[in-house]
Amino acid sequence: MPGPGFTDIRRFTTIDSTNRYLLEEARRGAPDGVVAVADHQSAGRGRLGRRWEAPEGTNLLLSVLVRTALPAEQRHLASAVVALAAADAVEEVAGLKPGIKWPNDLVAPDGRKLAGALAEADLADAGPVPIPLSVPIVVGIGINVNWPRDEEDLPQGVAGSATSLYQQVGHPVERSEVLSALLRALGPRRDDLETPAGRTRQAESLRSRCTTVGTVVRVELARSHFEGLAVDTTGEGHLVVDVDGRRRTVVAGDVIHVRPPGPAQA
Ligand code: BT5
Repeated sequence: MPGPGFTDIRRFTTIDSTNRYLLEEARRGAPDGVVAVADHQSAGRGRLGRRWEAPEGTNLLLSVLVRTALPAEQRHLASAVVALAAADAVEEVAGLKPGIKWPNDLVAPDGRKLAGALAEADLADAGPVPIPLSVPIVVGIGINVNWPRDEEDLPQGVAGSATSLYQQVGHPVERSEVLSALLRALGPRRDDLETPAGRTRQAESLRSRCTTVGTVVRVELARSHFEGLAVDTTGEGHLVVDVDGRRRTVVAGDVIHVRPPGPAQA
């Protein structure tokens, strides 16, 4: 079933988190395709309790509700299509070709982080059946449009690893243009989640944008870590890492960090 398009756009001057808001709306029965956009988040969420920073009115902060019957092992594709649509939008509006650092970061050609996506599935809402008919997934993305402007803007821990469209292209970029382009690009990508052929197409798209493949990575999981050469992404969007000649598939939801090898950092 194709999505309805993204016409129900709820705008907030300030909110704690657009992801939190849409998860709650999903619990109240909000339909597929609702979008929440905020000028400012007081408690923007990163993955695993981390924070997402953006001063008021600078960046694009949005979440999309996707109701889909994706098999559990393919749910990562729901966040992948949002990251891919964001990459399309950045390319269209700013003329910059970002890569995707697996699982969900948009990175500039210099490797610094331009955007991060966070998918949260409300499985409690999915009912008691083992393979739910339709699971609400909220995919949030924060795109650094006009912040940071320079390194002094960045809090400790983010300095050196984050960038913005402003920094990359050397002038301010209109957030509303990035939003419109993203939602336009997302329509067909989101519809692709509904068919096996479409999912294959999106997984291929992720593979071709993924700048992690071909690099040596340190994969940090909850209780272990290992290093190896990222060699591929799977049809489900997971990362395949060659560890001393043995291939390990890394599932997006299990990962704490994928980073270049070296000592663990905070
Ligand atoms: C992410 O987490 O990259 C997912 C970020 C998702 C944010 C969106 S905004 C709209 C929606 N509503 C929400 O509440 N969240 C979503 P993660 O991979 O865990 O990265 C978080 C880490 O990136 C932090 O611990 C910082 O080190 C760093 N960071 C924080 N803000 C950043 C920024 N603006 N740009 C680059 N890095 C940042």
